Amino acid sequence: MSKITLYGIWLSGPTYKAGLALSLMGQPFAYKHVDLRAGAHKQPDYLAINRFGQVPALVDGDLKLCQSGSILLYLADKFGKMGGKTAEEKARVREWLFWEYDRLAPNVYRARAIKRGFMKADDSVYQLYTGLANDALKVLDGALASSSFLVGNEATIADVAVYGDVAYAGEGGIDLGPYSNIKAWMARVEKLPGFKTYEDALPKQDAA
Ligand SMILES: N[C@@H](CCC(=O)N[C@@H](CS)C(=O)NCC(=O)O)C(=O)O
Repeated sequence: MSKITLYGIWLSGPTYKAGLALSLMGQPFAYKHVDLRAGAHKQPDYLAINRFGQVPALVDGDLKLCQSGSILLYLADKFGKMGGKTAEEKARVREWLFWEYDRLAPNVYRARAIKRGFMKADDSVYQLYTGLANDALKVLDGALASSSFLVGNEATIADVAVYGDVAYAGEGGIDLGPYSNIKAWMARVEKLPGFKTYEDALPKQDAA
């Protein structure tokens, strides 16, 4: 059986989510660095893998898959891990995945991109993103007040996806200080076997 190959760039939050899920599931993977600065993600060979011209992408045999949420769901299904135990838990996992890419990820990632100089924007635009990110963080903090993980009693890909947003809040200048439940949950995620930070989860170059 050929190894799964993850395409991405180590600075990318969505790529981190896929790499972190593979690591938490104990699955080795090959890695292809996609040089966004050089425009590699818009070249025909990469567009044949990800028609949206973005990272990440995952190749498993003949299957070429993109969108981090879809990749997480595929991995959970393929390996029978972290997908939720019952039909309701699986549906709740999907709820979190759709919510986080609506309310949390874009606002945290764009605030980070502005702070790190990947994206240029006026201060009012930055304030808009951080305000919306804080709105989402309040909701998340409330949800974590009474449960150890987002769905059920164990970590799922919902935790992976949401962790892969919140992990970049600091770089985006968003203070997690007021969110004690989020901070306690992050510490729990960081103790899971196979956990890696975004600096460690993904190679900086191609890896077999
Ligand atoms: N919703 C997508 C977002 C992917 C995304 O925004 N990737 C960024 C890097 S973090 C990218 O490829 N940007 C280049 C572009 O969109 O042209 C996912 O979850 O996979």
